[in-house]
Amino acid sequence: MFDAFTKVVSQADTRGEYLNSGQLDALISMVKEGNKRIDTVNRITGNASSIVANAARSLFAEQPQLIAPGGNAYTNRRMAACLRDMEIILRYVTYAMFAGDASVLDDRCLNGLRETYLALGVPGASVAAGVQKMKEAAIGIANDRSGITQGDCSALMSELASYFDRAAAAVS
Ligand code: PEB
Repeated sequence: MFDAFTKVVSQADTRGEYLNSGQLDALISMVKEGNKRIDTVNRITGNASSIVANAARSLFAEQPQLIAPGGNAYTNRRMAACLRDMEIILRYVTYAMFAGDASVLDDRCLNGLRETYLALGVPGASVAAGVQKMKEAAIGIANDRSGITQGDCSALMSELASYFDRAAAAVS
């Protein structure tokens, strides 16, 4: 598991080189922009249950076969497993966002997930659709500019989007 700093150190060490100025500049700007990153993580974390619940509701409205008899979220046990999976994925996205690096998401959540869903008969494309809905909601909440100091969050928001896209791509 890496964060943005240890990733750069590891890459430099593999080449036996000092950190170069481009790498240092990127990390300096990450530190300077750090409060926005923490705010993003805090907002998503604080709204996690509504992000999950709303995304799931919207997914089941669009794909009602999932909750019909025989569907992959039919019965409370499967519904609970589904909501739990969405919550797990969102949690790892917040870790990746905090670390500024996708490796925690890749190694501890997405690695082998496609195969798990295949084995369980859970439709990966539907999980991916649920993840995309969480993405829209999370960005809406993290990028809400009302009542705060205005700044540029576009890079952070596209980074955030990339972690959700990564999760969706890993299962679909
Ligand atoms: C991944 N999900 C399920 C299982 C596992 C995961 C390992 C099997 C064990 C169990 O049931 O608990 N676990 C999960 C995860 C990590 C992990 C992400 C990462 C660290 O450890 N059903 C739907 C939707 C979708 C869904 C499309 C969006 O209709 C999910 C939610 N996951 C779902 C369901 C099951 C499951 C298990 C329904 C239960 C399948 C079954 O037992 O039939």
